[in-house]
Formats: sequence, structure tokens, C-alpha cells
Amino acid sequence: MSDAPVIEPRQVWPAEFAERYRQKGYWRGETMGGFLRRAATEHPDRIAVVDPDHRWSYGELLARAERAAQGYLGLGLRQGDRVLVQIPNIAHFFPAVFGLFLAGLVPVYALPAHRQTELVHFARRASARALVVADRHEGFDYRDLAGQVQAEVPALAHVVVIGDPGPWLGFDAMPAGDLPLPQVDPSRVAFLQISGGSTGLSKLIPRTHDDYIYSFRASAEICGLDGDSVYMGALPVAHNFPMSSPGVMGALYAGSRVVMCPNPSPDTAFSLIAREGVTITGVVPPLALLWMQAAPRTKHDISSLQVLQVGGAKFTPEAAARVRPTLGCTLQQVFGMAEGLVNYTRLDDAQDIVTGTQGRPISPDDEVLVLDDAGQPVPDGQPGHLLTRGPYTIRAYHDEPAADARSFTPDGFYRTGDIVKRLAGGYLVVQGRAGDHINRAGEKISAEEIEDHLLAHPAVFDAAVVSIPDAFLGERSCAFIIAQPDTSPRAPEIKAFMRSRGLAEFKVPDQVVFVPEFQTTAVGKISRNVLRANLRARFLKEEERK
Ligand code: OOB
Repeated sequence: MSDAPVIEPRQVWPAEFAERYRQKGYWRGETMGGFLRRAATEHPDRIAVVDPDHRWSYGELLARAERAAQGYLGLGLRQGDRVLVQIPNIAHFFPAVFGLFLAGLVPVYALPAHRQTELVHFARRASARALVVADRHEGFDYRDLAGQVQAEVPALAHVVVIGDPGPWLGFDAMPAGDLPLPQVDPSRVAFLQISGGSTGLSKLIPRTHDDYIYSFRASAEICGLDGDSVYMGALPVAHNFPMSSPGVMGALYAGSRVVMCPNPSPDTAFSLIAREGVTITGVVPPLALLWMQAAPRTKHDISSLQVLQVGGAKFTPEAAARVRPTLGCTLQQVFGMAEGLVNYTRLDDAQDIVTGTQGRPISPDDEVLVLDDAGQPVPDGQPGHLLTRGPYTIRAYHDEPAADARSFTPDGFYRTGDIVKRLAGGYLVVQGRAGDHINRAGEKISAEEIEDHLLAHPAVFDAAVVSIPDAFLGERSCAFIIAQPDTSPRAPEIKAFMRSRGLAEFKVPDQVVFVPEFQTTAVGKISRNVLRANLRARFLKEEERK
């Protein structure tokens, strides 16, 4: 066991805010486990969750979640304990996480793309006591990864595997106890989600039952979900967008059907849309481009699709205008963040709003500031820094005092790092990022995190990672490297080295460029972000000349 002090996740709004959010009916005192119980009582026989191999009613889903809750308690896990989960888009995602909620346990959501380095960081940060994974998915064996993680974090006392457990404990073989399930406080932290990690390593985001349920209940209303809707999880559902905007949770809350799509390739996704009559799903811009390209030639009937949500990264107005003609459905742009604030274009908005903006906030109590560099409000239509606070935006990260001091103002506004323009009616147009991160097809990469890994290579003297505009990915990553004297590393070697560091594949630089030096100013040292900006500018100029 490590000796690091265990810090309990908490998320607290000042009393006058909490009171207002309750009084206005945003926070209703429901819990994640509680809403599933209600849904299973109200419509037990309605289909809740489908994947290519399973089809469970709300009643069956609840029964499976209750069994899992007993199993977790039977292992000795106790209310408030954190459990790292890395589960791809399969039906078992739901009994696994609702089992945790019912047992008062706190899931920590890793993405399927995360590897050893990331998982070890999350497990340590959260002081997790168990890890729940699927056996294999899309050719990758998560049991091997679990072993590597547990070897580094022995405090992870249990590894539970959905499917063939190999050397671990099977999800269905957890000891069934008959302990009473605990009362869960809706104002407490329900789970920890992963931040995009704008600087350094990803931070953990504590969301409460009250605030999160408000965000997906209101989202489900905005998206018109009801008992006839069929929501497909195409992106990995551990991510905030497909989880709660309105995502799988909003769909279950509204009594809709959830279809889990194992991978978002047009063929897999279109065949599930046709088979299950999917009415709404969400994708990142590069996937929207792929789907639009594939749609005219598909043999699948995708006419059930009414709404395609696109978010996570900027969708160009030109691409946005092609959604209805090619896919025959309404586009909804979604601009959100795991820290809270989510904006939607509304389904009845005028076409220029839908194609030209990233929507407006969910809540009348979402406070939005657009400020200049000096912290003064800019007029509508001018670009500025987006800050926000509200009934589902966090006031602090989990155990990150230094990041909190940077990311939140003293009066509780979250500095999103996004540069936006606000238009009449509160609609926002995303212009870019203030900080140094790369938004690669919706996956956020911190330049600093990647530079630290590059510097660990013996032939790397210095490294700077920047985003380069990319027609398909939106942005790709480019690592500028100064080699150590008398060494001549090559790009494939650097990429292989990065893979060997146990990182998610999307963090391996797309491009590696060796340079003799980083130009500094006459004064000498310049800040990393100025350096990155200069490198990017020079690179783009040279590309243009070619
Ligand atoms: C979503 O959440 P995260 O936490 O992975 O990333 C948040 C960041 C935003 O700060 C912004 O920089 C970027 O992703 N972003 C967009 C965008 N949606 C997100 N940039 C331009 N246009 C958009 N439509 O990505 C997320 C969470 C909930 C719903 C939707 C997206």
C-alpha cells in the first residue's frame, strides 16, 4: 500500500448558489442509482440497453446492477471508495457502473484508448481500490494492461473482468453478499471524469449526483428525448459528450433506448442505426466527415436518424452545411467540456445558427463571461476568453490546488481556455484556444505532457509540441526536436519510443521535425507558449512556400 494520504473527492458550491440551484429545481436530490430504480419501476419491460450481443430491459439492467453492487460490497469495497473503470462501448458498461453507484462507490472513468501511464496516474490520483475492465475489445487485451497497472499500483486490491477473466476475478463471479445497499447523498461526488488536460497530466473532475443529473436531464429535454427515442453511443461513452450531452445517461433518464456501438466506422455504425432504428447520436467532426463520405454508397437504411450531434472540436460551417443533404437529418452542434458548461444549437434554430455557431448554454443560470487579456468584458461579436460558472460547472478539480488557482477565479468562474465570440441570443462561436493543447479529432493533448515524455529520450536535447491545422483531424500534433550533440535520432525511433512509454496512441506525435535550434529573442529565454507559436508560424510559412 502506498503511504500517500487518501483525499476524499468533494465538490462544493457556496451555500447561496447551492440554495438557488435547489430552489430553481435544477438540483432535485436524485441519485444516479435512484433514477435507474425509478425508471425500472415505471417501465420495467422497456428495452434499456442493446449491443450487438445483448438486449436488456430496464428491469433486467437494474437487477444486474443490483447484483454487481452486492458483488462490489462482497469484495470489501465500501461507500466512497474509488473504482477505476475502463470499459468500451458494450452493454455491460451499465451494470458495472450503476452497480458502483448503487453501492455508493465512485467510478473513475478511463477511456479505452488510455494505457498504462495514464491509468497508473488516475489510480494513484484517485486512490482507487479496484479496477474494472473488459477482457478484450477491438483487438486489444485489457487484462494484460490491468496486470501492468496493478503491478505499479498495489493499492488496487481487486481487478474485475467483464467476459473471460483470465487470471482475474470475473464480473459475474464476484461474491454475492446480502449487505444493505447504502443511502447515497445526492450532493456528494458521484464519479470522477478525466479532463482534457490543457496543461500537464489530465486532472480528475469530481461531479455530484445533483449537478450531473441536472445537466443530462436538461440536455435530454433540449434534444427532445422520450420513450420512443433511440440514442446510439458511437464515441467511447466514458467521455462526457456521449455520456451526458444528453448521451447514454440522458437517454436512460428519459426512458429511451441506448444502443452501444463497438466502433464508429461507417459500416458498423450504419448497420446498427438501420437494425435498431437509431434516432440520435453524437460524433466528433472527423467522424462526421467520414460518415458523410460513406452515406451515399451505404447499403444500410439510415433514414431513422433524425439528429446528428457534432462536437468536441470545431466543425466548419462548410461541413456543417452538408449534414442534411448527405445524411438526411438535423445537425446539432455541441460545445462542451467535462468540467461542466455545455452549449447546444437548438433543433428548431435557423440554419445559419446551426451551421455557424456552437450553440448556447443549457441553463438560464449558466453565467458566461467573454473577457479580453486584461480581464475586461468584450462587446458581443468580439473574440475573448470564455469563463463560466453555473449549476453543473465544477468549482475545483480533485486534489489539484495549483491547477485550481490557475483555472478558477476567486469568485468561482472556470477559465475554459477557449477563445469565443458571443452573438445575440447568447450563441457562442469557438475561435480557438488560448493555451497550448492540441485538439486532435476531439482528443485533447497537452503539449507539456508530450514534451516531458520526449525529453526522456536520451537523444532529445529539447522538444516543443505544437498543433498544426489538419484538413481531416482539425489539428494534428507536431514535435519539434533539437537532438543531443553527436546523435541523429530519426522520426520512427522517436515515435516508437513514445509508444513504449505506455501512452494512449493519440498522444504519439503525428509528425516529428528536427531543428538545429529554437530561435530565442535577443533577451534570451522566451516563454514556452511564445516558442510554440513561433515554431508553428514558421512551419506553416514553409509549408505554404512548398
Ligand atoms: C468535450 O469535452 P472535453 O472536456 O474533452 O474538451 C473540452 C474542450 C473545450 O474546452 C473546447 O476547447 C473543445 O473541447 N470543444 C470544442 C467543441 N466542443 C468541445 N471546440 C470547438 N467546437 C466544439 N463544438 O469535448 C465535450 C464535452 C461535452 C459535450 C461536448 C464536448
